[in-house]
Amino acid sequence: MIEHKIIFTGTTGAGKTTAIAAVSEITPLNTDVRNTDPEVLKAMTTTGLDYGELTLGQNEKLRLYGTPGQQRFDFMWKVLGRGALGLVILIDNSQPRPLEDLDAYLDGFANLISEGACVIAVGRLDTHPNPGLDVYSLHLEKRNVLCPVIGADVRDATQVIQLLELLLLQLESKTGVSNP
Ligand SMILES: Nc1nc2c(ncn2[C@@H]2O[C@H](COP(=O)(O)OP(=O)(O)OP(=O)(O)O)[C@@H](O)[C@H]2O)c(=O)[nH]1
Ligand SMILES: [Mg+2]
Repeated sequence: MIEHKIIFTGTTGAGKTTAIAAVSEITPLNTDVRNTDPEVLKAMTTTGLDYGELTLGQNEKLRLYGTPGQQRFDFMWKVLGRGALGLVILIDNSQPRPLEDLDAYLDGFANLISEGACVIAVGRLDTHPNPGLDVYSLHLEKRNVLCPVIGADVRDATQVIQLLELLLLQLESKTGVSNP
C-alpha cells in the first residue's frame, strides 16, 4: 500500500470540509465550530483541520487533510503541509477577488507546489462564470506555475475523486512516484 498525504486548501466556504466528507471512507474528523466572523456567511467554519481517508485502486491510500480557510489560521498551513506530496486548491468563484485568493494559496504553499503536485479546482462556475478557466490558466502561466485548473462541484464525490486522480497523475509525471 502506497500512502500519499494530500492537502485541501482554499477560500473559506470553497468546500474543503465538504470535499473531504464527500469521499472519505472513514467518518471524517473535523474541527468546525460555530462561525462568529460576520464576513463568513456560513454557520460553521474549520479552525484546525479536516481529516479523511480514501483508497484508490488496489494499493493507493490517500490521507486527506483540510486546512482552515481563514487567513488568521494560516500557521496551520505550515503544520499541515509538512510531508505532503499533493495540494488541491479550492477557489470559490462567487467571491469578489478569486484570483487574489488563488495567489494567497500559491504563495502560502509555494514549496509544496514546486516539490510535489498541485491541482486547482474552481467552484460555483455555473452561477459565477467569471473569471473563466481560461483567465485562471493565463494567470498561472504568468506566474510560471504548472498546475491544471478545472471546474468542480465538491459536493459531488465523483468530481472530487476525479480531482484526486488528476493530482496523482501530476505527481507521477513530476516525481516518478507510481504504482509498482
Ligand atoms: N451552491 C453551491 N454550493 C456549494 C458549491 N460547492 C460547495 N458548496 C457549499 O458551500 C459550503 C462549503 O462549506 P465548507 O465545506 O464548510 O467550506 P470550507 O472550505 O471547509 O470552509 P472553512 O472551513 O470555513 O474555510 C457547503 O455548504 C457546500 O454545500 C457549489 O458549487 N455550489
Ligand atoms: Mg472547513
